[in-house]
Amino acid sequence: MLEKFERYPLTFGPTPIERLGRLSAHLGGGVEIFAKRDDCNSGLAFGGNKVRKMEYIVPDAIRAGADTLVTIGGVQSNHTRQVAAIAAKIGMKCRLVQESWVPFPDAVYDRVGNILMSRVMGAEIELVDEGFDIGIRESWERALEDVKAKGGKPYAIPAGASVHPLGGLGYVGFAEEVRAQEKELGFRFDYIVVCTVTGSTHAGMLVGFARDGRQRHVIGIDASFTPEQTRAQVLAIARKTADLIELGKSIAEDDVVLKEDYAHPCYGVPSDDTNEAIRLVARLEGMMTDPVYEGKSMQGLIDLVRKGFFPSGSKVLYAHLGGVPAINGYSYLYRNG
Ligand code: 5PA
Repeated sequence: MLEKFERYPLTFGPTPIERLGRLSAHLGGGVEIFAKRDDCNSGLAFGGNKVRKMEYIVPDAIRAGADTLVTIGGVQSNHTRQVAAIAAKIGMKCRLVQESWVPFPDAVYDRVGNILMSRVMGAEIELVDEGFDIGIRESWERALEDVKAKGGKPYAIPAGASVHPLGGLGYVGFAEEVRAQEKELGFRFDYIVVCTVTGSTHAGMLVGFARDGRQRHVIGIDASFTPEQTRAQVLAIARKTADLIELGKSIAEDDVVLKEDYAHPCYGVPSDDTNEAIRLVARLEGMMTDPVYEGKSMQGLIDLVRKGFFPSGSKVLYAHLGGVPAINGYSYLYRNG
């Protein structure tokens, strides 16, 4: 489905699928859980889902003759860290707007983890005191103007690379990759669980799995706590991406399955249930998840298994999208494990 699009390789190749046997057994053994390890997809500053998306965006930035990648996120954004790494790798400058999306008081929040790495990789960082919003931000538009005013050639990458016209392609590729791996494994996954915030990861998967009719088996777990905006953004990106790749099928509103029960108390702040999920999977599988994204989708997965949402015998693929560096910003919370 992606042959006509240029791809700039930034990942190691197809990511491994790992069976989470001890977690599956702990949850009763009726459902078999696997993880697709997109958290281990690249050597670029710990990788993650944005690297997969950016493989289809970088050729456009190069074609445009840009010299500076400009993007936006929260203080502990994984996306901005991955864009900083990619800019370094392709020899461009990087300008990051980092807003106060998360009301979290840890003393080292703006010093460690993602933002630390972005600073070391040479990104120019502007901290802006604005709250969470997945839409287009004035601060980001100002940064683009500023780069231009200083004689640079900016390339605009919106939050999470999501509403970029090519932002959905990377996770169409994920679905293609899973299909090829299913052939080798000798079975098909019944459900795919994914964390959803700015929407292009979910949207890309939805389009990719629509090819074999599995779009409603992509279960998005909202971590934005603004689920209506996220749901609308997933649908819009999925429709644009379906047109772009000439899917030949239309995407219906009901194709976006988004579970809204796990994002509380707000974006970026884990609940007790999130922390229980993070500790459980860490202690059973040695697999780390973070308090902003993957801890919440893991919480959702565990709850859905416990509630019997997945029929007995189902094979469920948890998309691990990265994000662990942010846990350093929550050092006080986990001071006793
Ligand atoms: C992010 C996003 P989407 O934004 O494509 O819906 O992906 C959600 C997601 N898991 C899931 C991890 C580890 C993520 O980092 N991160 C954003 C960031 O700024 O880091 C875009 C919000």
